[in-house]
Amino acid sequence: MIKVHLGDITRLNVDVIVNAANARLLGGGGVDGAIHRAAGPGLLDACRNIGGCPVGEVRATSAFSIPVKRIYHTVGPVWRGGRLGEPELLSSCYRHCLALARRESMRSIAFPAISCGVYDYPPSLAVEIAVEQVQQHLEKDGEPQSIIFCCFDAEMAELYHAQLDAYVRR
Ligand code: AR6
Repeated sequence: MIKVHLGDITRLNVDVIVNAANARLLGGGGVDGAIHRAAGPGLLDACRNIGGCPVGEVRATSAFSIPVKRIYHTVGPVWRGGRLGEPELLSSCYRHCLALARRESMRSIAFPAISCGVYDYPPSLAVEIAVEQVQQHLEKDGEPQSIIFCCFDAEMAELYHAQLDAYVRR
């Protein structure tokens, strides 16, 4: 089941929330800042101990003061025009998060619009990739069974709805 939610990812009742982090994993603005603020200082210590994460990969921590089981920190690509592997790297973020959720027996996972803020990925292209990766994962796997695209504004939510409709009509 795929859902689109409009609101703050730190407020969701799910097993896993995904953070759109940077490669140093030391916090930042946007959704990363919101997650660190909500989780409390223990999260920064946990991230420091991990020591970083390459673009396109994922690292997991516990969630501290956020009432979910896990936080998956993934690092999306910075958009530089689209010919420097950005689509593959963004796809890889979704694939790695979904595969880890399955390995950890997580039943529900919420994604923000990875790379669509500070990293400047064109939202319509990013949403296409997000929906495709999630649908492909569900078709072959079925777990985690509940996947939420968490959007911070209504335009982004509209893009997800349109892309999900388009995918179903393929
Ligand atoms: N809940 C859900 N979505 C959110 C929230 C929230 N609380 N806050 C922002 N968004 P961004 P990126 C949306 O910039 O582009 C950080 O500084 C936001 O509207 O958070 O991957 C990191 O440390 C946008 O649609 O992530 C990195 O340095 C989406 O989340 C860098 O930004 C992603 O925007 C990563 O940039």
